[in-house]
Amino acid sequence: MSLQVVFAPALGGDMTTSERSFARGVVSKRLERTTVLDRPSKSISELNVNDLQTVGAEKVLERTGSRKVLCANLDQVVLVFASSPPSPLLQLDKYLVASSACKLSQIILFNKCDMLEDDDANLNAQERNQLVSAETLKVYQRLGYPVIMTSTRTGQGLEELKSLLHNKTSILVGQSGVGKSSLLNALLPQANARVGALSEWSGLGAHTTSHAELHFLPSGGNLIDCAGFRDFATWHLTLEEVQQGFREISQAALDCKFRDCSHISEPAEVCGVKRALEEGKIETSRMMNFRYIMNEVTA
Ligand SMILES: Nc1nc2c(ncn2[C@@H]2O[C@H](COP(=O)(O)OP(=O)(O)O)[C@@H](O)[C@H]2O)c(=O)[nH]1
Ligand SMILES: [Mg+2]
Ligand SMILES: [Zn+2]
Repeated sequence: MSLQVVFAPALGGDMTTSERSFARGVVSKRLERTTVLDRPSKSISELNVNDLQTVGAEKVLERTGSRKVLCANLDQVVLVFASSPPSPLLQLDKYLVASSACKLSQIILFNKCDMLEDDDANLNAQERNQLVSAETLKVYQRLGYPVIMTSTRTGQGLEELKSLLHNKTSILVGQSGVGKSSLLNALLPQANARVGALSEWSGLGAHTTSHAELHFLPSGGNLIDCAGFRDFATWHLTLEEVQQGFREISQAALDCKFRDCSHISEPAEVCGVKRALEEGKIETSRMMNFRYIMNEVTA
């Protein structure tokens, strides 16, 4: 017999086998986790960045051990964004890299679609290109990510969300105030998750959800609301993991002449990524964010 037990601190549940099918059983074995959503137990700001040598050693240590497991046996992450509070595309790209390194598939969700027009009017051209919006998300749709537009006010997109969550274990990830608890309540009214008043998140960074909760979906599947996972770390990843997180860049890198091509100092004649960028096959914002995250990893 196999059942799911939640061992602290890995939410999502560890699958175990028990000796007998009694209501009270004995855990005899913890089965291998299919996926693990983890992050370094320290943040980069806690490392002594004055001493690069130390950081190098610390990074190796962090990669090999000292990881904090947040959730086990997840299938997918739902990356939640909204026009308010706004998010830079860099945050989305970091989420995509970090979740792909954990072998999770991703759904990109843009909530509060009922207030799109109001918010868009307040942006200048530069902000429009650098923030997650209905417009900029088209790039991600073209890359093959499922992108859904929702509103917990009008119900837009909720059926589509339900079908994507069906029979999967998913986690809602996104900064405070984008509507994660509202989405959970819209799917599962009995969850009764606390929804923050606007004043609770704007400016002060207060959190209304301070812990993670796992909910069973009536149609099959589990949904986790986890406020503590807003800060996806990427600095501890390997260069390969970062590159794999940018699917079009890793595709283009197949045409680089050298396997360890940095796509920075190499000329376009030998760098497939540079050629793809010139040909418009890689968006400028994606390339900028790729370089930014790579820089963090190699610093
Ligand atoms: N206009 C609009 N407001 C929303 C929507 N979803 C959530 N909100 C509001 O956004 C604020 C934050 O919502 P909450 O669910 O607590 O966000 P969380 O911090 O991500 O869990 C609350 O005031 C909600 O009423 C939506 O679809 N449209
Ligand atoms: Mg919440
Ligand atoms: Zn290259």
